Amino acid sequence: MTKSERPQSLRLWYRQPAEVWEEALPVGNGRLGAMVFGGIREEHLQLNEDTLWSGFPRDGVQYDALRYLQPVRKLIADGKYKEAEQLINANMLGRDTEAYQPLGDLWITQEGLGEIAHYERELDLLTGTAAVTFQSAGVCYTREVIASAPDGVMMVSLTANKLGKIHASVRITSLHPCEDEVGEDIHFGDSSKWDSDKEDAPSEEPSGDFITLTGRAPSHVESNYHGDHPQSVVYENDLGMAFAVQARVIPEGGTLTKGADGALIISGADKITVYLAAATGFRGFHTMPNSDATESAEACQVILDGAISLGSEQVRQRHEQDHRKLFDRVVLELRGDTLTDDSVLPTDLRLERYQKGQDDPGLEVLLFQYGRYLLMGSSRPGSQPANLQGIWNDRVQPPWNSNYTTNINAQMNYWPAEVCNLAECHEPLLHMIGEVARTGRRVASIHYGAQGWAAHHNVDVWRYAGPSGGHASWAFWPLGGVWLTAHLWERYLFTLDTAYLAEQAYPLMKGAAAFCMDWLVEGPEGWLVTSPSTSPENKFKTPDGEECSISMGSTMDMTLIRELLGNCIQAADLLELDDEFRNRCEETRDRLMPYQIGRHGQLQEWFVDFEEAEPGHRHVSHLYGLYPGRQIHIRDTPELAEAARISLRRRLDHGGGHTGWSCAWLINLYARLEDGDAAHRYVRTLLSRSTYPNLFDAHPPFQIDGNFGAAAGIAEMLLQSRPGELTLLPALPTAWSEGQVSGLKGHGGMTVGMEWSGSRLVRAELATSISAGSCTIRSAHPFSADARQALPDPEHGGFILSWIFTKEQEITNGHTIIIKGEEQTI
Ligand code: FUC
Repeated sequence: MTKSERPQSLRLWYRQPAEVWEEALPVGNGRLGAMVFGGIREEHLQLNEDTLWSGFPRDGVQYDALRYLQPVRKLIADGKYKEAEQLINANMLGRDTEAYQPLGDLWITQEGLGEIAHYERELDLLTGTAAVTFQSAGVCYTREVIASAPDGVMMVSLTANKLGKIHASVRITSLHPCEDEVGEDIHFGDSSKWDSDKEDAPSEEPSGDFITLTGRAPSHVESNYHGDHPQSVVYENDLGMAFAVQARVIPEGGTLTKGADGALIISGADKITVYLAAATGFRGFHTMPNSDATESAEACQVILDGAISLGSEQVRQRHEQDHRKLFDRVVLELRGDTLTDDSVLPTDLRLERYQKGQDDPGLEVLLFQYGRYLLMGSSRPGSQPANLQGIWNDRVQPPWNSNYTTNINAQMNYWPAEVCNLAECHEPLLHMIGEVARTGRRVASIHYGAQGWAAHHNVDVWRYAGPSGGHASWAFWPLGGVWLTAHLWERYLFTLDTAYLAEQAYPLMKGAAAFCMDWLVEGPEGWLVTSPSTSPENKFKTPDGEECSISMGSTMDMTLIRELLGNCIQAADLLELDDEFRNRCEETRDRLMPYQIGRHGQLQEWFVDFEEAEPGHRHVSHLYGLYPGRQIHIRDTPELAEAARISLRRRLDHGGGHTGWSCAWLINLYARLEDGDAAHRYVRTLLSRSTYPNLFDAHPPFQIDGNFGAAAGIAEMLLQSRPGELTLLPALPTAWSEGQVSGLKGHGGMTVGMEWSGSRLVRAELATSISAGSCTIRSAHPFSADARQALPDPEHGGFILSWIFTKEQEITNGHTIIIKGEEQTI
C-alpha cells in the first residue's frame, strides 16, 4: 500500500510543490516555525522565531487622555454620541502595536536531478513531519523536516535510496538588513523592497560545516494599511532586536565545500542532515532587547551542539515521542451514512471537491486535528502565545501586525486548548495575562484614574496595553484584559486546581475586577454601565442617522464584567478570602445593566435599541454570553437563548460570518444552541469559503484564529461542559451519524470518550482526575450506567444521570463510569 492509499490517515498531501506561501506546510515547536514549500530543485523553508518582533519597550501611555474622560462621559449622558466619539478619536487613543517579524529563509538547492517522477509532499499530523519524495534517474529522494520541541531545533534530512546521489547547496537569507559597519546609521525599509540580493543584505559567514546569519529586526514598523507612510519600516543602529540563525550541515559520504555566495556545497553524499537553530536578543517584555547578535549566535551554537551530539535518529525519535504524547490524546473519527476513503485524493483536490458540495467527514476530522496540530506548533510552555498567524509569518509588515488582537482573535486561538486536551499549550496565553496586567496597571491608572489593570484590543510582545491608534470603534475598548481573565477561570474549571487559582488566576482576576468597579458609572435607571463603551468594532446609527461606535453599557461590556465579578465571587468563596472585596463584587454585579431584548426580538447589542449601521457585522460580541461565556443557556435562560438565536439569524441574513474567524464563532454559537445541523453548516462554510489549500484559515488574508475556532467548535458539538454538568453529543449533526471520539476534556478533570451510531450514543466512558465530587451527565437519548437508568428530564427534554464519586471509590475502583446508550425510552 502506498502512502497515499492509507485510509483514515491524518495527513495533508499534494502532488506538486507549493507555489505560494498559503500552499506551503507549517511545522513548529512553539518557538521556531517553518513553512515548507517542498520545491524539487530548490527547497525553501520560510523561518520564524516567536520572539522576533520590531520595536522595544516604550512608554505608550497617553498622559493627556484622562483630561477628556469626564467631558466624554457628559456628552454620552446627554446623548451626544458622535461628539463624544470625535473627542475620543482626537484625544484618548494611543499608538499601534509593533509587528511580529519573519526570521529568514533556508534554501536547499538540489543539483544533478533529471526528469522527475512520483512527486509527493505531505504533512503527517501524527508524527509532526513534513516530507517530500520524488524519483529522478532511478533514484528515490526523500526530504523530511521536523521542528523538535525537546531539542529546540529544526532538522531537515535529505536521503536517497542509492549511495552518493545527493548533491546540494545550503544557504540562509533574511528580509532584514544586517548590522554592517559600512552602512548608514539608519536604514529605512519597506517590506516589499528588502531582498537578499541587496547590498546590505545579511552577512552569511559559513565556516566549515555551518552557516551563521545574523541580523536585526526593525526598531519600528508603522502600521501602513493605507500604504501612505514613506518610512513605515525603520532600522536604526544599536536599536531593534538582534537575531541569529545557524544551520549546521552534516553529510554522510561525499564532500563539503564553501561556495562563493556564502553557501555550503555538498557533493556525492549518501545523506545530508541540516540542523537549524535560531535565537534572538529578546530579554523580556519590559527590557531593552539585545541589539548585538553575538549572544544569539552563541545560543544557537549551544542548542545545535546538544542536538548534534544526540544524532539525527535520536532527535527524530525524541521529537516524535514528544509530539505524539500530546497529539495522540484525542482521536476522532466521523463518518456519514456512506463510507468513503477520502485520503486517496490529494488535500487540495479533496478540498475542491468538498467545495463543490461533496460530503467528506474525514476532511472535517483533518480540520479538527490540524487545529490541534497548529496549537501544538505555535504555543508550548515557555513560548510566546500564538499570535494572529500562530508563529508563521513571511512579511515585515504582516496584516494587523500579526499581533495579539484581544477583542476576539487571541482568545479564539485558545478556545480548543482545554477541551481538546492540550492544556499545556494554553500556558503561554495564561502567562501573558500576568505580563499584560503589569503594563495594564499604568494604563488603568494614567488613562482612566482607575485601580487594577486594563488592556485594550491590541497587545504585542512588549505587552502594549493602551488603546491603539485609528478609530474609537476598534481602539477604544478597555475590556480586552477582562476577556483574557476568562481563560484563567476556565483553566480552573477544567482542573479544579485551587493552588493554581490562589496563586496565579485569582490575583489577576481581582486586578481586572478592581478596574471594572472603578470604570463603571451610574447610567439609566440607576444601573451601572461602562461609559464610554463600544461593542468591539461595530457601529450603530445615532437618532440623527450618523454612524457611531461610542455610547454606554454595550452588552459585551456588561456581559464580561458580570462574568468576571461572578468568577471572583466564586473564587473568593472557594479560597475563603477577601470578604469585603467579594461583597463589593456582588453588590456591583447586582446593579449591572441587564440584558435587553430589542424590537426584532433580538438580543440588544447596545443599551438603546439603536439601528445597526452594518447589520451583517462580523463581530457578534453581544452573544459572548452564549459562547464562549455561559450566561445564556438554552435550558437556564431560554428567552435569552431565543433572542441570541434571532440576533444570529439577523446577522446571517445580512451577510455576517464572512471572515474565517467570524464563521468559526458561528460553529460554536450554534453548538451551544444545540443545533448540530446549523453548526455543521458553518463547518462546511468555513472549509468551503475560508480555507487555503494548506488548510490555513482565510480571513482573508491568512489568520489562524479560524483554524482554532473550528477545532473548538467541532469539540463543542460533541461535548459540552459547564460546572457540574456534561452534555454528551449536544449538537451532533445529521452528517456525522456514525463516529467515535476519545480524549476530549470536560470541566472537573473529566476525560471523555464516546461512540455513536445512527445518530445515537452507543457508549461513553468518563474518567475524572478529581478525588471526590459529582457531575450530572446529560444526553438527548436514553442511557444507563452502573445498572442505573438515566432519568428523563421533563422540564428540558433529554435524559440525565447524577454521578457521585467519593474518595473511597477512588481507591477501590478509580473514577470511571461507563455509559451505555439504550434503545428504548423509559
Ligand atoms: C479584528 C477583526 C478583524 C481582524 C483583526 C485582526 O479587529 O475585526 O476582522 O480579524 O481583528
